[in-house]
Amino acid sequence: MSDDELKQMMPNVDKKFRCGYVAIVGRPNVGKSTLLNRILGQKISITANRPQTTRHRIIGVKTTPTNQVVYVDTPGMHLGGKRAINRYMNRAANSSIADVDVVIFVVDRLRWTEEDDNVLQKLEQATGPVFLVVNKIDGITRKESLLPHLQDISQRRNFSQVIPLSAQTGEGVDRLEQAVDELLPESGPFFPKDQVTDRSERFMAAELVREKLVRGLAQELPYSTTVEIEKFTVENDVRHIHAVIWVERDGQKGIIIGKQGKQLKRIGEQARKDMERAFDGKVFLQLWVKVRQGWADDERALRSLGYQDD
Ligand SMILES: Nc1nc2c(ncn2[C@@H]2O[C@H](COP(=O)(O)OP(=O)(O)OP(=O)(O)O)[C@@H](O)[C@H]2O)c(=O)[nH]1
Ligand SMILES: [Mg+2]
Repeated sequence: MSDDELKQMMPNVDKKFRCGYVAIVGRPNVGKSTLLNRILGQKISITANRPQTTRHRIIGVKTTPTNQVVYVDTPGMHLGGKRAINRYMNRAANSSIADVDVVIFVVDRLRWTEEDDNVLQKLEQATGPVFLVVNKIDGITRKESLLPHLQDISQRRNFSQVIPLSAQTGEGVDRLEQAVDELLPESGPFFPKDQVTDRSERFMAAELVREKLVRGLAQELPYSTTVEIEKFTVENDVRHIHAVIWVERDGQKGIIIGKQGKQLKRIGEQARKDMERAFDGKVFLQLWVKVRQGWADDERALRSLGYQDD
């Protein structure tokens, strides 16, 4: 029997398993975390219609019979923020660009900004291929209207792929995954096939509380908050979680708690429901609001609150 006949009988015979790292980068609020969740088919990374929602690097692992892709969601690279937390976030994003097999640079189809230019500049450090993903194409009725814009932005660098898609509806995401697959090196898997993230339930619990704060609080307040899990125990399949919401100033505490504690109660209920979905079990959640003066601009406070470079 010839090699070709053999291949036809066993199409996978010469396809070895492939595995690699893919960083998802871009300025804040372009839809990086939404894209990660869409690819994985579950909520790993929190999202909100606000810049600077993601603060940490978060890994999402997708394993199929033929490959494993380790996606790295990153904080939005931003300009202007001068505090220690801004430096931490930008560091986490910048350091994700080198030593990955593919970089996905996400932009918003509607707007190219100075912060996109800043990301482009950081991409000089990329050692592997860079894909340009133009997100949020849902809602365009005339797809041709996108073309001039795509042509314009794809000239800004030598991208190995330019892929318009919608992280929200999933349109075009298959094409992205296909293009990623083609660039993965042959390798055995880095993670067990049923592992989806490198983050603990403790971390996810804190993030889900923070998501409700980011979505629910007005103006600058979300940027003054962080969440620390003080207790996380499991008794008879029920998770008991105590979380502290840290704020920077006394006056912020009352605003978060709200009239007769209503706002804090609502935040707690929303977060608990999401946790029960994520952990697939019952959760008792208790929240406290405490003040730690200027924690967001204090390197030591940041480290003790979980903002550590890895
Ligand atoms: N219409 C539309 N909205 C989207 C799409 N993808 C994301 N969004 C919305 O854009 C907003 C920001 O999404 P995120 O995924 O949090 O953005 P991000 O890039 O991770 O933001 P940072 O973590 O702050 O850097 C949210 O309100 C999303 O629902 C999309 O394909 N279409
Ligand atoms: Mg994000």
